Amino acid sequence: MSVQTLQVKLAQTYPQHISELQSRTCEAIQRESIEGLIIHSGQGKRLFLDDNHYPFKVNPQFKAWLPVIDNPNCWLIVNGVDKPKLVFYRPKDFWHKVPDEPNDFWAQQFDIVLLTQADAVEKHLPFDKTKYAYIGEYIEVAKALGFELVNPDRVMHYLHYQRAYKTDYELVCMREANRIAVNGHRAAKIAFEQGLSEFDINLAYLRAVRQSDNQVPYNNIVALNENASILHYTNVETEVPTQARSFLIDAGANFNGYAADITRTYARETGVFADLIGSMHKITQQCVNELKPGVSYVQIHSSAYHQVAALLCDTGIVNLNANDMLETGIVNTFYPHGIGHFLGLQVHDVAGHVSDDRGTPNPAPDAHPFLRNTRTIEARQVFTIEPGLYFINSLLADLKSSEQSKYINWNIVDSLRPFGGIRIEDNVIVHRDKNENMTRELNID
Ligand SMILES: [Mn+2]
Repeated sequence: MSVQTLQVKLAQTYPQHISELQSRTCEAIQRESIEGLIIHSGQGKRLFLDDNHYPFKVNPQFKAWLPVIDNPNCWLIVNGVDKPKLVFYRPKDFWHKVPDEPNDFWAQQFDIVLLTQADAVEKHLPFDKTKYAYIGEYIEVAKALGFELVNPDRVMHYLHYQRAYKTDYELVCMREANRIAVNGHRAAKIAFEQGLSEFDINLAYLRAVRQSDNQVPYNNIVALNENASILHYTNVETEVPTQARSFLIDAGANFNGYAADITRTYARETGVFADLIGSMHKITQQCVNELKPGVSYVQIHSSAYHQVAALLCDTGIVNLNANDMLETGIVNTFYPHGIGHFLGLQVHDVAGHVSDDRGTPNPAPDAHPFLRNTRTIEARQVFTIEPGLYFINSLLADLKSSEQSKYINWNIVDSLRPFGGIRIEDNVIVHRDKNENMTRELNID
């Protein structure tokens, strides 16, 4: 899609996005019996005993409305009926880059006032704060301004629950985030084949997505060899290993505040590990096919769990058939995380563990405590599907000292430890009549 086409699509779909947020706001404030929401973009956060700031991360409830993700001290005043008011921070400042006055596709949806001093926002806010809820991170700021209601549960539960249903505008953004991230994955694969270090592969990725470490939606996982067995490995070794056998990269991209979250694993040479990667691609795609409105996401996890068990049996890693293996819990050693999560404004998007818009808890089942989503799958939801298979020394040590050790072919396991592990993660939109695998539609293996 050309830049122009993208701009046209964003401009076309955005008004409906705003009207959807307006109606969600109406319902949320009615439930709380208030007149509106005051949504704070956030503020700069200083390092302890220092005059430098942490990278700014915007309030997700703010970027839900508009693609302004880098400007602290902004405020939205919304009541679901009147045109939303945006207090846009634009200081006189020769130390920092001052944002341009808004004139992008989104700007005409707001009544915009410019704020030159962060602490002068009061005059732009409604007089009677008791009828409004502050939505944001800075509770002391809210109290100082006179708000009594801060992130009230009823409002938050409702907004979080509804965020699972993406508008057309959001889907345009998420496809674009995937397109950008896939460019990065292509570059990273080439960098691995060239024999670069984790550090340099990460740079190749960032160069291709045109985003800095602070702009991508989460810390990239760029892992060679054994490091691929560390689920959230965020170190990047600068040295090239003597032999680069395997490469796992879990890296995303950001577009207008929406995240992509893609993982690929590669092997240097053909062999058992490379075959396992091929099998894990099939499991990912099979799970994607099973996503369907009306099905519980827990069922998708169970399916992945069964398929990994079958793979452990077929490859002779575990000398038990898949059904018997499930009784023993052995699969947890090799696949110790959930099948995926909601994706959107946050990489692990909210409201995966509730059963309704009042926030009734629906926790992960005891057998699968790390599963991040237990909701019934519905159209317009966006999920990751990311089964994994790892050789994690600490978990393998536990298994070895257990009664189940006798079922394990330790020779194969030991030969696979140097490769770390495998995860294959796609990003999928569930439509009423079909699934859209945003990642694979970009022709990445
Ligand atoms: Mn993920």
